[in-house]
Amino acid sequence: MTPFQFFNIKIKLKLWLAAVSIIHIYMENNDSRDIDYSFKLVIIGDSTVGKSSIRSRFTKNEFCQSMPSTHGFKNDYKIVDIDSKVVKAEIWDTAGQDQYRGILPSFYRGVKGALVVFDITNRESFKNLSKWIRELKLMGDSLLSVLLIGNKNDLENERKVPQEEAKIYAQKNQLLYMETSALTAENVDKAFQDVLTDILRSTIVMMAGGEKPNIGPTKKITSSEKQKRSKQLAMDAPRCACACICEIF
Ligand SMILES: Nc1nc2c(ncn2[C@@H]2O[C@H](COP(=O)(O)OP(=O)(O)OP(=O)(O)O)[C@@H](O)[C@H]2O)c(=O)[nH]1
Ligand SMILES: [Mg+2]
Repeated sequence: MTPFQFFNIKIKLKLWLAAVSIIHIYMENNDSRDIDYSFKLVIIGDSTVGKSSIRSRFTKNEFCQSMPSTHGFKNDYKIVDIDSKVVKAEIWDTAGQDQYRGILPSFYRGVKGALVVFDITNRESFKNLSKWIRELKLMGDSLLSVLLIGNKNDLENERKVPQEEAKIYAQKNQLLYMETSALTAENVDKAFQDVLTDILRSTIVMMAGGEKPNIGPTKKITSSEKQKRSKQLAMDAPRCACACICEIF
């Protein structure tokens, strides 16, 4: 084989691979099936715990070592099959930094489920969970499916939050607990699948006129509790100029 023929085959192979990737991306982004249900999910937690990484692992099966910090919020979606229904998961991922807290109303509007994330190698992010759960109760719908996530479990050697402690915290707050790694993809699909299944089943029960069962990752928040907490939120949520701009657009 001449060098010319060899390079020719290499170029053809590259072109073929590029074409296959383009078709794959096109098919993934153009799922034209009829959607039975569409649910909004939020991912919340401190900055750098891996919220955006979890989102992009789930929606695009990608991981970026140097993921830029989120400004305001980002949304994405993925269509999945659950209980023979076609479900569109709209995933909203916000910045963990305090300066963006002014976007809260639009971020939480119509939310049906949440992943509350901390980093198992960062104790501070675990300590701050109560702040995120409080915010979720204040701003979210009265019935939410919530899952507590300890992310970065590929970094076992650097663990600062024992699994048992996280499980006890979850139990106290009536949440299910799961550990994930956006890097290795461990449990990422399962986390979304569990929350979406809980939302779907509850929605079907409620549409049939039943009460939403307060089980699984479901968290029930009564309206009097919400009103009480709304007053508190009005007092402690700082608004900043850039956050307001995000809300306008
Ligand atoms: N080893 C490891 N690194 C991770 C994992 N998830 C995220 N990271 C890294 O942690 C850093 C922060 O991840 P992000 O996804 O940007 O975190 P975030 O919570 O969205 O941060 P903000 O947008 O600032 O709120 C990035 O460098 C990621 O590559 C994981 O599961 N394992
Ligand atoms: Mg982010």
